[in-house]
Amino acid sequence: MKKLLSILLMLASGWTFAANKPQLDFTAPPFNPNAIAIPDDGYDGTLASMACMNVTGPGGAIDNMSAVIAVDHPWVGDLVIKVVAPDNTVLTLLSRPGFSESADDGTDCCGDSSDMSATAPVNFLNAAATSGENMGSTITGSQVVCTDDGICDYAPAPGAGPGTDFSQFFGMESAGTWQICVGDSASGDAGQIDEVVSTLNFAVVVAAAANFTPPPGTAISMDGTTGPATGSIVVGNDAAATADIDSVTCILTGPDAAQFTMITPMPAGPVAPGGSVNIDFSAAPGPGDVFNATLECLVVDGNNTGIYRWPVTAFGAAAIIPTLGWWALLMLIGLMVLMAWRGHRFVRS
Ligand SMILES: [Ca+2]
Ligand SMILES: [Ca+2]
Ligand SMILES: [Ca+2]
Repeated sequence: MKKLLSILLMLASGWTFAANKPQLDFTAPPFNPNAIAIPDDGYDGTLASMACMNVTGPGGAIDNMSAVIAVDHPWVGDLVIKVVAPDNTVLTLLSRPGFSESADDGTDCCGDSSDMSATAPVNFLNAAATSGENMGSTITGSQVVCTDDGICDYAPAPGAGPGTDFSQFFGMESAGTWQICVGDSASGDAGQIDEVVSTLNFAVVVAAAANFTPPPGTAISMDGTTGPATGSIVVGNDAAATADIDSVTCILTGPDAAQFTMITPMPAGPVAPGGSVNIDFSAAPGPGDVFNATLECLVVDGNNTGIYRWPVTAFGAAAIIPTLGWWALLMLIGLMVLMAWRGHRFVRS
């Protein structure tokens, strides 16, 4: 079809041709300040030959995923669309629909001649009824995918490109920089990708995630000046978590550990999402006592099982220790008592 169109155009205008497509970009997309140009006929199978934009993953294990792609292009059969994960694994969403490419290298031509418009973004999702390879197959070369055929959802169709479908990313950590890349495999029709509209949608699983008050490492001071000293931390589970913190097990270690008593029964937990558990402990320092220990908690959850520590100090009232002045006063009193006694003896004798 494209070949026929090319020949007709050549006969009509005398334009020069390479391969099977006219060299003139006669349907240049409208100017879009949010768009990046897709190098016309630049695609050679590499990511470097594509127009790529970044999408930041939200964090959490991927449970499901889809893509929204907004492209202005007058010949969808030129296009290759890929999603690149932070670990550089690639899913090919679309590979030159309507053209049976023998290799993922951008050679030969031509696929479906339908247009794409950034004002009619298409969605890629595993559950879509229509394969991406059939994009534009029911409309003419001057009609627009999604707008004119009403088909806006497509299943990934890697063709000769790498990948299978979005399930290849399920279970992968979503955090990091993802890329959406679009390549153009044939000369004569150029396009651009709208960076604002195009995006990846992530459904993520957030396992249990502990938070602490005060944060680990914060010194905990226990005032025992008027009675037993008590200390406390709070271990919480993030509200967005999808699993319980399994257990929290705390001990007091260090040279004065024997002076402290754990009040909260161990192990504590489980802690449901959005919930928390207080870890309470006590000591009974006497006047002048300063007890030092380390609170050490083993937290077991789906995200960050680990040991967390807080330095702890329990102090009692000030010690009753006579100062030099007190000693001098005591000696003076003693001397006076002695002199009085001797004076008494003198009077008696
Ligand atoms: Ca194809
Ligand atoms: Ca077209
Ligand atoms: Ca092209």
